[in-house]
Amino acid sequence: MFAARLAEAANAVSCHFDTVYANFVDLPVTQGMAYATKGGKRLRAFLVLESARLHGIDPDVALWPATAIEAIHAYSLVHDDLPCMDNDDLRRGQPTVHIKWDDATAVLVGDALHTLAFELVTRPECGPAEVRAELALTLARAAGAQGMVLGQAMDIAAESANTPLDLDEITALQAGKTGALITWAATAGAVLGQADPTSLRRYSESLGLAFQIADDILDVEGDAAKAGKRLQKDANAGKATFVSHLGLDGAKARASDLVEDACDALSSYGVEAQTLRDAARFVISRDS
Ligand code: GRG
Repeated sequence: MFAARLAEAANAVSCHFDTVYANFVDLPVTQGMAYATKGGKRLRAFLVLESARLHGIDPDVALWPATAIEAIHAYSLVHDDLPCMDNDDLRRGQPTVHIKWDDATAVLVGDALHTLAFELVTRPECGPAEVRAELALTLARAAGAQGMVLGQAMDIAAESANTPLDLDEITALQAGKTGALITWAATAGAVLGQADPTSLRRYSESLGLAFQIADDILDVEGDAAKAGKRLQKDANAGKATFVSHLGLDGAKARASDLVEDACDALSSYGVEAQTLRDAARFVISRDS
């Protein structure tokens, strides 16, 4: 069920990106946007669609915020891959945007995907004005200096200070860098349904952390061909990670505990939330 729903979400979002791009002028920046939003697991879109389903939201409505969060995520990857940030030449098994085009195009692709996301969540198709305003407000907080950008800035600061972070600091950094968008995605259904997001927030905070621990484990023992990106970057850079603090077995145990916490948080949704529970288990068993 989970694999089918994830594939369905991925397909729906890819088609929706095609529709959104249909009237764009053909330029390197718009080609780069389409390139950067191809592929990937679409986990964040899936979380929007599933949380929306739990709240009885029409999937055609939820597709707008689902596409928006993938646009923000893609922007963050394009900018993160730039030479001035993580300097990566491979993403999703393909040359990164600045390698395929150039740095200036990659900056613009990220900028345009960032703003596109806010266009998508404020479109009339997303529902009443107060819902659209809440989606935009929470997305701005999740993506910006209180969320993802904060996490990224903490990461860069730690690297230049050359002092390894302790476990609490890594947890805080990752809650911003990776967790904030995951939480936004998993609570979007409650926002769309104007319902209480508390359970979904609890679920997503554990899920986000488990996701990041799984990423650190993949960096150490994953297969670069399957992951579609360079691995062992953190270890080679001497960076503190969940694995460097907890060891491989400790990190795996912590990730499984978090997945159990995530599943428990969904108890009020009963069997309807089974696909989200399966998603949490997938997050720590993935190979890409
Ligand atoms: C540039 C402001 C700014 C932020 C960048 C997201 C991020 C912050 C950096 C990416 C670096 C990284 C590898 C983070 C680890 C977790 C992560 C976000 C992995 C990629 O997400 P997946 O696995 O990717 O969901 P796909 O390709 O499946 O969409």
